[in-house]
Amino acid sequence: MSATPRHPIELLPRATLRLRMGAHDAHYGGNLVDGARMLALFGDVATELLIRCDGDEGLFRAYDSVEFLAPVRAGDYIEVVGEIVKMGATSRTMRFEARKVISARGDLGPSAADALAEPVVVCRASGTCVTPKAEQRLAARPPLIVTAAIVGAETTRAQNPHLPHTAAELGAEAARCLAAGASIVHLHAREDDGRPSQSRELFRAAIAEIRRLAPGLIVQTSTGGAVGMSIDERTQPLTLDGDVRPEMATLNVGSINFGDDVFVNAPRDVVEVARRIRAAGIMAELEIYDLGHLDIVRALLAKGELAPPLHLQFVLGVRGALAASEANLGALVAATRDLPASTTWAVAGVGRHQLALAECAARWGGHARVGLEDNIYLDKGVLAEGSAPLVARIVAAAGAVGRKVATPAEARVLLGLTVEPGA
Ligand code: KMH
Ligand code: ZN
Repeated sequence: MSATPRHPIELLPRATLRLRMGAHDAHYGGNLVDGARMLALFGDVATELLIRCDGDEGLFRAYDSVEFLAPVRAGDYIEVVGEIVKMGATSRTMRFEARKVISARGDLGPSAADALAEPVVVCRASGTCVTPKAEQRLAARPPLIVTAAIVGAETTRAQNPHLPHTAAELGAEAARCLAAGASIVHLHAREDDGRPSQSRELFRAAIAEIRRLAPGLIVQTSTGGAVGMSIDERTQPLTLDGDVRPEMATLNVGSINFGDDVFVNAPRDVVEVARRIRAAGIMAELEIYDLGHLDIVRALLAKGELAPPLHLQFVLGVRGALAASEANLGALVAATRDLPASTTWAVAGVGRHQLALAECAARWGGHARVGLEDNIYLDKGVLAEGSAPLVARIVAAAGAVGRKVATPAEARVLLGLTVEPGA
């Protein structure tokens, strides 16, 4: 594992080129540009991806598919995007798309052109590049930290009968998730009848069971609780000490509409919760539900209410906040550019996009949260039999894109968590 992680933005294996096809690019009648020109652009995008990934230009080995879908003419503007979709020890499988964004309109006049409302895909391809081991100069992507959000405050047993409630059930489910590859459990508590509670005693009992049945697993307690709870109620788990002290706790940095409710995190309360987390010697995980929440993080950093290393959790798909899409995740990661280089990020997709976004994080060098708190299905219409099968699914998907999964000990190093309780 690398001791000096790369800045999160550098882990995004995507690249974009945009350029105008000139008269010199026209090769055939009617000012038509030849298809080989698109392949040359894909080659340049592939080279940028390899430089970002490995610090080396690498070599293009083979295309496995190329489709020419629409004509390109001199005067057109072409945007080319590429992404690494799979990583082997030396091979990097890539997907490319060339889109026309401006179309020359020679039919209307020699200099007429249209900016297209919708880009037209002109060429699509996928292929494999290689960077020999000896030329790979950059640190390998870090192992994937999988957080299991095993219960939450909103999911009910009526929705999924496998939801754990009691300390014994939470401990057993945490153990299954650890065995499946999780290194963090994100914890809420429930009364025996399933009502959400932030009771210190319920958390004490649950954490004691987790430490007994899933030794080493990082316990992250929620300070979000359920909508409508007071700050004092929400922060009770932070006062646990000794063998049941949590190592991490969430810090919700901003208010959002939350389904039909409002999840209130007033500025002065956010500062108060941040102070309580710090005073307890616990590491905060910053819950980011919207792009503007990163500005709140910047302000808290500037005021000294937060200090690096920061760990961000992008929670996407809450009805009322930022939707669960790859584009939104990309925008959030790109917006971390000015945060400290030690910053790490994870994504928690709410609802049916959970696994797709987790896979995206695996490809992009981030980390992922899965579990019944945010999503009750393993596949469309198939209930997950607890959170462990969801953990197993993302662990397998991560393996397919060349990401190992972090053990709890490795996760502690990656996050900058120094002391394991009881160690
Ligand atoms: N239950 C949500 C209102 C957290 O754990 O910090 C808040 C939540 C976030 O689950
Ligand atoms: Zn939660």
